[in-house]
Amino acid sequence: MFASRGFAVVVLLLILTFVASSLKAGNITGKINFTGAKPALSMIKMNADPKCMKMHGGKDVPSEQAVVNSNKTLQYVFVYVKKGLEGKKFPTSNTKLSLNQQGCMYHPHVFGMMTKQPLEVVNSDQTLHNIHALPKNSTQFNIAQPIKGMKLTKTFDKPEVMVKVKCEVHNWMAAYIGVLDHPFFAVSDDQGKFEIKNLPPGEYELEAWHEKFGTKTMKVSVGASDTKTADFTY
Ligand SMILES: [Cu+2]
Repeated sequence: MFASRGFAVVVLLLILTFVASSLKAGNITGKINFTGAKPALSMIKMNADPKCMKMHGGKDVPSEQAVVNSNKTLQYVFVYVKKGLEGKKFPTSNTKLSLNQQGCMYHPHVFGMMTKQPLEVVNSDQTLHNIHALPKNSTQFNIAQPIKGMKLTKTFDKPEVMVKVKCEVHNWMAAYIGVLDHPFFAVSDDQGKFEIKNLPPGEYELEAWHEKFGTKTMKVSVGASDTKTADFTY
């Protein structure tokens, strides 16, 4: 009886602490500008697997390695808090993320997740895919999914920016995963925008990562209920 009452008090305190801390949180929004010459669009030829080609009506498929949006911004830039959260602990999200093999491409191409958060890898194609994840800090996996509808769930134990994933059957297939022990990350969209929400007040270093154009860092100071802008330029 006393034990359960004590437990209830602890839970209540935890909830109050959570509510209080979430009231004191800031957001960072930004845009990834691209000032260089727009690279020629590289096209993927899927000749190696006629089933993949057929899924695209026999046409070549635009690569997602360097996507410059029409408003001169970059898509698929992973932005995250690199420094400033040392010593803080954040609960792992239980939300299952999905990495879909569809049309012989990975969807999404770039994304973030937390350490130990479940990732479901799905084969939506009527062809063989063999996913090979290549983390340096966590355990690799290398698994064939020959049948449409096959699923498997994996996690990464340790933070790593970025974990590359490739397909051992289709050499054009690649995805990149930013694995972090906190939830403060985002990927720029088809307008080059990103948003990192509910950051505790503090001094941070952000890093932007792009698979072709490399990394950029920026210092940002976030106060309680601030919304700060952090635009990067490549
Ligand atoms: Cu494949």
